[in-house]
Amino acid sequence: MTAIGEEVGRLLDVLGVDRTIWTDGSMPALTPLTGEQVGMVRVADAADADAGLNQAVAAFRAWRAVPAPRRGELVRLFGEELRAAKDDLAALVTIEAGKIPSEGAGEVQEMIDICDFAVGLSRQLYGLTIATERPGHRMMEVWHPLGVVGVISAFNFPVAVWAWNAALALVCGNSVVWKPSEKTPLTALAVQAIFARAAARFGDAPQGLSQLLIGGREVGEALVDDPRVALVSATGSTRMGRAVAPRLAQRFARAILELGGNNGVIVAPSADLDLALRGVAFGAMGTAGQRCTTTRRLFLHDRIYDEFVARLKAAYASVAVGNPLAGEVLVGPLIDRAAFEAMQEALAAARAAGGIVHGGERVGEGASFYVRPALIEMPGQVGPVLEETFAPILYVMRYDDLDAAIAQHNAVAAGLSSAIFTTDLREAERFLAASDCGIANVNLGTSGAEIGGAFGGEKETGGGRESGSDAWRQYMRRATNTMNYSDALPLAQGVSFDL
Ligand code: UN1
Repeated sequence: MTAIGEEVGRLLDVLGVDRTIWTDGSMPALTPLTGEQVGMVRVADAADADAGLNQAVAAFRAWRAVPAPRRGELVRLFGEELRAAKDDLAALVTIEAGKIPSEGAGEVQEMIDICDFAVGLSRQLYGLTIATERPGHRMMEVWHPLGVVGVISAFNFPVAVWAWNAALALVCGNSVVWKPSEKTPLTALAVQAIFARAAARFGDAPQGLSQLLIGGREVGEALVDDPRVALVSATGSTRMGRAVAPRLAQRFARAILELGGNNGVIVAPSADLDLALRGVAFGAMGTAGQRCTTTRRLFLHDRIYDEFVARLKAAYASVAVGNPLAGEVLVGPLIDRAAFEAMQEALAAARAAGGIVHGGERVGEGASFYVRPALIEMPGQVGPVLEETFAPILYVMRYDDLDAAIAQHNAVAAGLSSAIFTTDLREAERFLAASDCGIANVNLGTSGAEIGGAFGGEKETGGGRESGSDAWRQYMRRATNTMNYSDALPLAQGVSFDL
């Protein structure tokens, strides 16, 4: 056993994961830090999925009858357990997803934050009371639990995105079945163990309220196609969403889709360039460019282009890349070889399209894939700039007219996150009014959204919204109830039907 393998074992023991689940299986668990195998995880087969869904349906039937504030108590306890486990779970996120420690900790903090939000929400699942046109009547909306919620999550936020869904789904009275990325099964197992502790403290949570189905595509398809699953919340590529959406629509299931992003930043001539530099650097290089909110396109006004590119180049040349367990770094590894190859293809395509590439080289060798982030000066928005490559590549372009820059900004398929750096109020408001993304910011970057807002994007990003604001409504069904407390039966729209 290597040092990192031993550390994984120690963390999983501390977090309370049964060794047989992650040592005796058939699916290797890898760490991108070194590329080595750190576990052999059991996968769910069709019979496991079937039994799990039956249990999830039974759990839902029991859970829906529990008052929402009491359901919130379970999520409150889960938040407490997460606080206690924060350091260990964050360390496991670093090992399994390759995040630097502060981002690993941030990811677990995001879980804690959504738990807090959901606890408050458990007393605020409000419906409207609506004026009726009929005397002696009352009309109201009541929100009911939905059923079994399927969550399909991606490697890059291996635990937080599940928590966004699960914390809301649970206070709303649903059961949750989770298919994590095949690249990150260990953090998912750890989260289930943490949840089990909260459920034990809670006392009478139904069996199977929160379940894990580890496996590949077939497990995801089982959730997507099964009529027992009322809602599927899926995070991943636009390609995945294109496969999933019609299948859900076919059976009229609900979908929350969180797909690709191709996020742009505009830096205007009036911008505070120190701020812009930090915002762009974190947005583009943070998480090694593997967030769906990563900044991928940068539009620089002619007047600041040379200065800003020079400063960016210096930042790109000096940023520390490497194994986050081996020293202070800001950029960890890509998730795997396929990610590295996709990045190299994008760099070649950018060169072919006339781009000037700074950085992008591989650092080190072997089974892990570290790269220097790439800054590419592009003659225009062509070729790979139009696509999302899940790697630290920032395409830089010039503009002289803000409206033209905003038009370019919007001229891509995805519509997740966007930002402008400016101190000109008119420019800021023009941008906010025109950006076609689900997230639009002024004087901060595209990534690192907090949980209080609704998170998600338009166009090929899929249109879903998760976490804060009123995203909870998607995890419930609305009934319009009209109550007649008079002794007459007036018909709406003045219709008469006298027997
Ligand atoms: C994702 O990359 O899938 O806004 C989610 C952010 C994070 C979530 C990203 N809070 O960057």
